[in-house]
This record gives sequence, C-alpha cells and structure tokens, in this order.
Amino acid sequence: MHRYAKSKDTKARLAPKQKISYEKQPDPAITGYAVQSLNWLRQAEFLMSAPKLALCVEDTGYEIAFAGRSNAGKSSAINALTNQKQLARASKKPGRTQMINFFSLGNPNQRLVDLPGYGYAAVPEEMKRVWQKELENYLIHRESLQGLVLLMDIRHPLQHFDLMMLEWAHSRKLFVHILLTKADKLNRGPASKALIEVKQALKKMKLQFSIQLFSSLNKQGLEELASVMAGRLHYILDDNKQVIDINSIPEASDADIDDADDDSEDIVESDTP
Ligand SMILES: Nc1nc2c(ncn2[C@@H]2O[C@H](COP(=O)(O)OP(=O)(O)OP(=O)(O)O)[C@@H](O)[C@H]2O)c(=O)[nH]1
Ligand SMILES: [Mg+2]
Repeated sequence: MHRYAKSKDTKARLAPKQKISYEKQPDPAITGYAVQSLNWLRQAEFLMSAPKLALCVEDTGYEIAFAGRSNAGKSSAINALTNQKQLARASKKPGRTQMINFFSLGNPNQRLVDLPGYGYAAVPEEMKRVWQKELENYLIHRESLQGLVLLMDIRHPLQHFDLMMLEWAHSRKLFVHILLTKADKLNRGPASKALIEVKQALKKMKLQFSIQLFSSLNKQGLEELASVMAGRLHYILDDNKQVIDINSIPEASDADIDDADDDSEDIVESDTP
C-alpha cells in the first residue's frame, strides 16, 4: 500500500504539467442569428404607455408581449434583454407595472410590450377587475400580437393563472415561449430538474410550448430568448437586408469577363494539391 502510494506520487511529479485554462468558451449552440438578434433588441426605446386597448399605439406591424404573474420578473427580463437598466420599471413591490408599455425595436412596427402582472392579491378588487379586463381586451383584440413570452418563477411554476393563460393561448393558437425565471435562485441541478418537470407537466396537458431557463440577474438565456423573439417579430439579418439595385451595376466589358474567368481558374488551381 505504502509502495503504491509512493509510486503514484512520483508519477504525478513526473507527469507533464498541464496548463488549465479558465477562459469561458463560447457556447457552440449560440448562433450568429442569436447574437445579431440580441444586438437588435438592444436598440429598444420606450414608445408609450396605455391604460387601455383603445389608447395603445397603432395596431400595425408585429409585437411580442411579456406576460405572467405579478413579480415574476417581466420588467427585469426586458431590461436584461435590452441591456438597459431602467427601460421597463422593475420593483420588489408586486403590481409595479400598471399599464400596457410599448417599446420600439429600431422601428415602430416591431415592438416589445411589458404587461401588468396577473394574480396579485393585494390590489383592491375593483382595480384588479379593471386591469384584468383591459389585459383581456388587449390579448383578445390586438392584431399585431405575434405571441407571448410567459414568465413563471422557477420556484412556483404553473400556478392557477398561468394555466388559465396557457390553456387560453393554446385554444387561440397563440404562440407562447415560456421562461422559468429567477433560475439563479436554484443550483444548476435543481434548475434543470425543474425545467424537465415543467416540460413533462405541459406535455401531459397537451400544451406543447417552447420553454427555457432564464435569469435577469445572471443574464442566463438571453441569446435563446432573443432568437425566438426575433423570429416571431420577423427580424431579418442585416446581411439579407441589403437591397441591390440591378440598374446601378454597370455592364461588364468583354475584357472584364475574360479577367473574371482567369481569377476563377486561379482559385481552383490554388485549392488543388
Ligand atoms: N434573483 C432574481 N431576482 C429577479 C430576477 N428577475 C427579477 N427579479 C426580482 O423580482 C422582483 C420583481 O421583478 P419585476 O421585473 O418588477 O417583476 P414584474 O413581473 O415586472 O412585476 P409586475 O410589474 O408587478 O407584474 C424585483 O425585485 C426583481 O429584482 C432574476 O432573474 N433573479
Ligand atoms: Mg413589471
């Protein structure tokens, strides 16, 4: 036993020293589209707040609304996503967002919407009734609404109002992407477990919406959310946006065409061993 321990020690001493790198490696799952989408969302600017549907910005173009229970982290998620500290008003006090808040994304026809939370018990009954009615009106009648980002605290997912919202969205074929927020409140293992459990519960209820972990605090899940949203908002990558006016391209002379052929031959030759 003693001899073995000694030889193991010697072995360790003789082994070549390996340099351990602690540099964060880029996640291969993060695509160029996700990165560009995130950059695009960072252009967000406050447009207006409306207390009711009739006073909202013109119902044209595309918008995505952040919905969920009061205090789930909707306003914080919008701030994290847009990399702006106070774009949407977040607060420890539930019931902070009391209007329908619009943010434009580079142009007024692509928008983010921060909705008041539902299910906050401490709001007076009458006020709650009016809010819920306006929220309902918005969800039912808003034509530019392309879908919801539905936030649920990872520690209390699928509460009564969440289920009502999901059932309703499913019945109307409204797109929903779910965020399990405040994922930083759990360690990585329990957070992954919670994600699996919610996925299974949704599957059982035949509510097959996309879902991810998210933390505004740790900036976890921003790229994934950005690419889902950009897709729904019809965002086109800048490269594809370049419109080429065919008439502005001069006709090529015969000499140009000869040269071009020569170039292509060069490339083929250099690639061939
Ligand atoms: N640890 C942690 N706290 C968060 C996170 N997101 C939000 N919070 C906190 O949760 C509280 C509520 O956040 P808000 O973003 O105001 O929640 P909301 O859903 O907009 O709430 P309402 O406007 O009332 O509907 C605040 O104290 C935030 O700091 C997160 O990812 N991690
Ligand atoms: Mg809010």
